[in-house]
Amino acid sequence: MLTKKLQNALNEQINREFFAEYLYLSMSAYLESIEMEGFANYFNVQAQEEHFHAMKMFNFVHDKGGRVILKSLKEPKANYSSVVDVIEESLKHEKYVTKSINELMDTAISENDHSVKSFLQWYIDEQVEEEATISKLLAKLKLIKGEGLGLLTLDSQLLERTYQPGK
Ligand code: OFO
Repeated sequence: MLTKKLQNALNEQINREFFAEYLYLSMSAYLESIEMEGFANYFNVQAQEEHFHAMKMFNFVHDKGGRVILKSLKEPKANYSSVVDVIEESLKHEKYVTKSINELMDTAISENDHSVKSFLQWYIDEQVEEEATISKLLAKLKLIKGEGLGLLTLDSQLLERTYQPGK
């Protein structure tokens, strides 16, 4: 069984993962609107990953005999000033999620729940990868100054990204 405190904290995190899905879909929609199909695809795949993160936690809470309570999702930002702006915002969001996962791990430690600690380790590792991927993308974008032929080339490369189940 989960303690009430841990169950609430996991439910909050489920909401954050679903919000991340929603936010990345909103970024994808903006990118489609400025004809950046590859970047739009990148965030579409990212949204699918966030859906998986939310559902993995949703199922875990049930496996632990807990109760999932879904909360409302805030409205994601719809408009951005450029591709660079989107990538910067997504990196900022990933850093926020990393912080919240770390706090959730702190709660699992203070509640002395070893199964939750073990479960959360996957998310801790995943966040390292997500921050690294988006940071590299931002670095490349800055190299090409976020425009011109470099931007179009990067956009067509990102069109190849596909969702890998279990990520
Ligand atoms: Fe769920 O990993 Fe990004 O936010």
